[in-house]
Amino acid sequence: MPRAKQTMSRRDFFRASGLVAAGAVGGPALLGGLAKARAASPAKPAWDSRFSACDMCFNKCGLIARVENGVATKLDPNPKFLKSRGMLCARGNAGLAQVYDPDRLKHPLLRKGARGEGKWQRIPWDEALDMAALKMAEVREKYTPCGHLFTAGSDLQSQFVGRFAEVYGSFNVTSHESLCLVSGSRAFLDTFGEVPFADVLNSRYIMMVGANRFEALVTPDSIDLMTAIRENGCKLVTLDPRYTKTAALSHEWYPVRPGTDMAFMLALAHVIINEKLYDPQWIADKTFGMEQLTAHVRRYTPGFAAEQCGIPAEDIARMARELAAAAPASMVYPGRRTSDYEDSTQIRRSFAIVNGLLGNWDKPGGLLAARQVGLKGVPFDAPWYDENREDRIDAGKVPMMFEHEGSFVVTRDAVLADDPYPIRGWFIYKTNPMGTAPNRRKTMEMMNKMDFVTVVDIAMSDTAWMADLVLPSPSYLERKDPCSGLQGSVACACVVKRDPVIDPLYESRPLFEIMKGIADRMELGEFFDFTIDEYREKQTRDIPEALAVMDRDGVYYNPSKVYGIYEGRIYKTLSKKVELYNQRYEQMGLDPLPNYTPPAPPPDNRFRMVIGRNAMITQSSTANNTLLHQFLPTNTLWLNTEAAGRLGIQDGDLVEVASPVGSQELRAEVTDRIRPDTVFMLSGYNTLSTMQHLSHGNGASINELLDDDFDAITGNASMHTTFVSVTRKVA
Ligand SMILES: Nc1nc2c(c(=O)[nH]1)N[C@H]1C(S)=C(S)[C@@H](COP(=O)(O)OP(=O)(O)OC[C@H]3O[C@@H](n4cnc5c(=O)[nH]c(N)nc54)[C@H](O)[C@@H]3O)O[C@H]1N2
Ligand SMILES: Nc1nc2c(c(=O)[nH]1)N[C@H]1C(S)=C(S)[C@@H](COP(=O)(O)OP(=O)(O)OC[C@H]3O[C@@H](n4cnc5c(=O)[nH]c(N)nc54)[C@H](O)[C@@H]3O)O[C@H]1N2
Ligand code: SF4
Ligand SMILES: [Mo]
Repeated sequence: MPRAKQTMSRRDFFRASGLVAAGAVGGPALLGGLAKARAASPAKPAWDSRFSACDMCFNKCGLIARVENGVATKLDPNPKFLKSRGMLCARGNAGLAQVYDPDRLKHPLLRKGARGEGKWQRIPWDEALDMAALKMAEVREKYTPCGHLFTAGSDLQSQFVGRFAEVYGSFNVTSHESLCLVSGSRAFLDTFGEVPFADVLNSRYIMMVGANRFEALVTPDSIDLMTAIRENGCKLVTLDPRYTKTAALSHEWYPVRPGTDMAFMLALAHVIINEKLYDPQWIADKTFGMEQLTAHVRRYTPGFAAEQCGIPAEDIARMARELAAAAPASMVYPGRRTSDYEDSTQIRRSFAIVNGLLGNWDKPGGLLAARQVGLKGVPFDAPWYDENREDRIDAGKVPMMFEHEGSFVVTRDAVLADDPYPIRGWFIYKTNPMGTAPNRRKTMEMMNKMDFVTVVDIAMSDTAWMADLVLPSPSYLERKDPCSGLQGSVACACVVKRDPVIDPLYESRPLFEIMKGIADRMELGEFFDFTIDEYREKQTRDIPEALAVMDRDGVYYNPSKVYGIYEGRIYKTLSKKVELYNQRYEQMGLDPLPNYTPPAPPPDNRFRMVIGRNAMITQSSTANNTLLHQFLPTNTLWLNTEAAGRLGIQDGDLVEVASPVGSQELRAEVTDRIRPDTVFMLSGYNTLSTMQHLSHGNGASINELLDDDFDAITGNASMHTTFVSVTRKVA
């Protein structure tokens, strides 16, 4: 069925996208407007073209919106936006179905019934802002400024949540990042002194481990990877317990035993060192700890790794030689999401160490340093509160969190235990922890612990569903955002901004105005006494031409050197070199070199559950998108054919999946595309919120099932540590 929909007629598009419905519910008179616009002048286009940047995921691909009579009718890629190589993916194209989703939040809503009961009262904005300010003041009065938590997802305006928290006086700010990539960032930062970009386009050999670039789209890597393997003769090897699209397009795929990648990496290092396949000059001049690493990897032979990860020893040795032969234009791809295991930082350190041995830093086809685009921060002096806590609530609970992100799961446990102090207020912007943090019930308990929760979203997400006050946001096509610098390999470090393409729908208000409104009411107005235009001017004070260039092209590039920027420069590590052996870890009592611990095998009749992406959805936020929903109407449990046979389960059977923290029902998808000991399902389904009618009661919530272990070094959630049972339900 999904196939047939891929060639959608324009008429189907409108029907599917809910645009028709948008007209019907009192939104813009879309169809009439379209007809009039077209009848007006057949000769010249009856539409305006306006630049924006996609917001259907964090990549922010440059786009050109077609606007007819005040209605956005089509989104096209901006060919000048090099970072996405002039591409807009399926989700980017389906953005209109989000903007004109009839289920969108339309006005401020105040909870009436019990939390999560779904009873709401529409209130005017003034009342909503008065209430938010009053409740925040009450929490601060009773529990000190740190008694309030602020959480913001990925967005150009999220910085205003951080700014507000700071002037309000709370250190407790979390983001989606500790559910995503902080352990990987930590590992590369602690090896190279900064988090690299991968020069996929020019690479000759890419080892893709625990990443899925042809479905989990990251620009420009996803597009460049295709060019690299199809046109540039690059070899791609993938290790993934699932046969993903990336696996399908790889030269070699290994269904690695989950949690054993470190053994594989240390064996690669073993072969490279043993056979002296590295550049001795690079090792001597630029790296620290080769001696210790040499001793360390002696025991990690390919034979040892083969027993652990299930990849034949001779293949491991061959791949090490191939990687080294292609060096420095070869890499272990750093990956992105690293919310996997309790030793995720150390696992990714082993990735970074192999890259260190390949000597690929700052070289074509290797790992590149971030380039400055010239955008500046907008500093301010926050007030000081004597009556306050000393630190974040999660401080000291893991040794190396990122100061500005903290750890969501560690914070949540601390809030539940009032350890070391109570938090009773929560402000949440554009992130949906009820749908994306593991162990949904715990997030619900955390909500229940709060005196007052305010959520700013575009939709009635499950997080909004559990809130006290819900404030509607304009979509990315309706708002004016600050500038943002985007990095990415090879000639694409750039700056983007967003200007409204259409007028704000309904009563939505941008976060900036909400923060300003609350700040005014709390006598903090001076910290928000500027306009977005003034803010942009400050951001671009070193590149004054940027704003005009963005008006002309939709994007601004500040050309700078791509390779060799570390020539004559020192690395930002303790030894000022690439740290194969990490000195700071040693000082802190952490393993300075990654020590492999075999993952626990699934207990009898249980499976390891892993998470992952699909090109048609973005985490929890596209599950109500009518266009995308046609490709993936529901989620299924990927279950290996042999395992299913053992359990008497057939393709399409309803099954119950139970974990230590929850249980869900959904249909089984019996397949050879996953290992027999592993199961998988997509996220974003079975919302509690009835105001997302496509996802409510549809499929299963994986976040209800996932246990909430975390990485021991950063507090990044580890989402591949849950074992589940699968039982056939009699339908
Ligand atoms: N279409 C789309 N694109 C996206 C996103 C999206 O939601 N949709 N999200 C964006 C975001 S926020 C991120 S962080 C990135 C994520 O990008 P990636 O990190 O590349 O993608 P994931 O699908 O999360 O995951 C990794 C893969 O690891 C596999 N895996 C599980 N356990 C193991 C293991 O032990 N070893 C190995 N080798 N593999 C394992 C999973 O099966 C999965 O295929 O994608 C970004 N791009
Ligand atoms: N099971 C499972 N859990 C995961 C992942 C997974 O793959 N599977 N991935 C993890 C990763 S890598 C990440 S990055 C996190 C991401 O987790 P989140 O940050 O929660 O990301 P989304 O699920 O995209 O949710 C974004 C929220 O923003 C809202 N939104 C969208 N557009 C707008 C807007 O313009 N304005 C406002 N105010 N709100 C808007 C959406 O309605 C949605 O509620 O999830 C993590 N958790
Ligand atoms: S990758 Fe797709 S969804 Fe993400 S910003 Fe680009 S076009 Fe939008
Ligand atoms: Mo992510």
